[in-house]
Amino acid sequence: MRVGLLAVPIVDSDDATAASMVPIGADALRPCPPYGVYLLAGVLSEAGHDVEIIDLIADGSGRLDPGSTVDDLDLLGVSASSLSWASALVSLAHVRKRRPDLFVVAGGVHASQFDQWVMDHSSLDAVIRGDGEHAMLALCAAREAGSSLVKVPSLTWREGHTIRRNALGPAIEQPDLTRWMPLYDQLPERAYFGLALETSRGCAYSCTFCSTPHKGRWRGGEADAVVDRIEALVPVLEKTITNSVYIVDDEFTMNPRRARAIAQRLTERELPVDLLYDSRATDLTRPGLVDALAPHTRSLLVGAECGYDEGLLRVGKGTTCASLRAAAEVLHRAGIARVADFSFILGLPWETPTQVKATLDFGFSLAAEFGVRLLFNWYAQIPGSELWNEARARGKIHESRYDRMGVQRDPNVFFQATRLTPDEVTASVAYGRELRKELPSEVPAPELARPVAITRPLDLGQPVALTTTRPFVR
Ligand code: B12
Ligand code: SF4
Repeated sequence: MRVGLLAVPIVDSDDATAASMVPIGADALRPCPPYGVYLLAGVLSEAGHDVEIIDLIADGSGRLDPGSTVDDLDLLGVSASSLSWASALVSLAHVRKRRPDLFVVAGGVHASQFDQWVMDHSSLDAVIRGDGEHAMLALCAAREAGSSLVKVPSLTWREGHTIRRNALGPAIEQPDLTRWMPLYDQLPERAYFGLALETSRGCAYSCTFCSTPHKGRWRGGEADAVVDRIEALVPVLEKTITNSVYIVDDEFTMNPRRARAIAQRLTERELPVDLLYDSRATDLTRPGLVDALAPHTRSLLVGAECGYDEGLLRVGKGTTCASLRAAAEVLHRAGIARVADFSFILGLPWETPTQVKATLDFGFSLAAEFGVRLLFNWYAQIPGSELWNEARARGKIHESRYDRMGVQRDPNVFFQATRLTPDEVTASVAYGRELRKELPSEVPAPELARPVAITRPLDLGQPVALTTTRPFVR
């Protein structure tokens, strides 16, 4: 059957008109393709389906209308995160104008968490919750055969006016992780900085701020099979801007022995590939890991989060200021501190200006001593995390907010999540900028700015484009 898979960018505009929407955040930069979509395309294509990838992130225009690409489809799958959910609803409205009859299923982190809500408030026919590989194959097979959807795992769907929730299918296991290749045949030329590749799924930790959907359960592809996959991507690299592969794992080095083995195989095979990956500080201090990875590292992100031990304990990552320091030192010794982004969060729900100051002081001390790059991000509450769930339980946020655009610029969303006042935020940034002046010139410039909810706040008096939170009526 002919299946379309749609990826949408997060867009925003100052006047909230559809005509002036532009991609924002990571979708403005386009570090790598939306892996879930390209992977599912590979899965379906291998099963004999004719797949059309409709990647609206790739052209960087902010366009949300898939146009005639949906005309000859038998089924459309839509993928979105919480922040791109409002865009997905706009795209869906465009699709419905051309194809009111088309079976549309949504998947990805947002629809998986709020399946009931999104079914009640959109014209979707179904949602697949969690891992999509087996469920999407089963859905396509059932639709092709014209059989009932009762047996499709993980499916939330409409039967007449009732919404049914089939039981969750089994999660993807280790061998599945290296079974299907993403379908990069349809990847547009030079649309992304690098390719995306998953080598493991999930995370053994469960940090309170983090919205990853696979907490407490980590599976990693076997090292040789992973390197075979990286090697298979080499001919496709010329389609990218930087010849690099973005490892989309939550934490690439979660199993340091496996990560070291992958790095050693890359060296043995002399593969012309640079990697970008996320890493936990404690893992980086394991013997030999950073030295093995250094020749293959284009950049890495260390989720440092806080600069004081009590905060790190509340975050729950199993790190301390001492382990963050040790990681920075190891990276410095291996000569890759300059490409190591130490990412800190400011304004976590419990934080006062004193704790924000502690994080700034600590971060700048690491940069001064070891030359790591600093990224300071203001805490943004995003669905899926323990902190988001707590805030929702207290009535501070609700999934309906993600049906409308401008979440990041919304002062209500920002200031419901932090106890800092606008003046305290501004003073903290001013303090950090003073510290920045004292850094030696060879240290990469730290990223520290006021949040967009203060510098370019959403004007709540304006209508927000094209979405509705009214229940959908067929
Ligand atoms: C790599 C990555 C990125 C990359 C690539 C993004 C991408 N679109 O692939 C970049 C750096 C660009 C990125 C950007 C952002 N990201 Co990001 N990212 C990830 C990360 C680490 C891995 C995603 C991934 O590729 N996983 C592997 C694939 C196979 O899994 P998957 O995409 O979930 O797809 C599976 C299922 O969800 C399902 N599925 C997915 N789509 C569909 C569609 C259909 C029809 C079906 C049936 C099934 C289905 O099937 C797939 C196979 O099982 C996740 C963490 C995580 N583990 O999910 C965070 C994560 C998804 N990102 C997050 C965030 C917040 C962002 C940004 C907002 C950051 C920013 N400030 O700009 C942007 C948003 C971009 C966007 N358009 O949504 C949050 C999202 C939370 C939420 N509730 O939405 C996560 C969970 C991180 C976290 N720890 O909190 N991200
Ligand atoms: S922040 Fe990193 S270590 Fe913590 S739960 Fe998320 S992916 Fe795992």
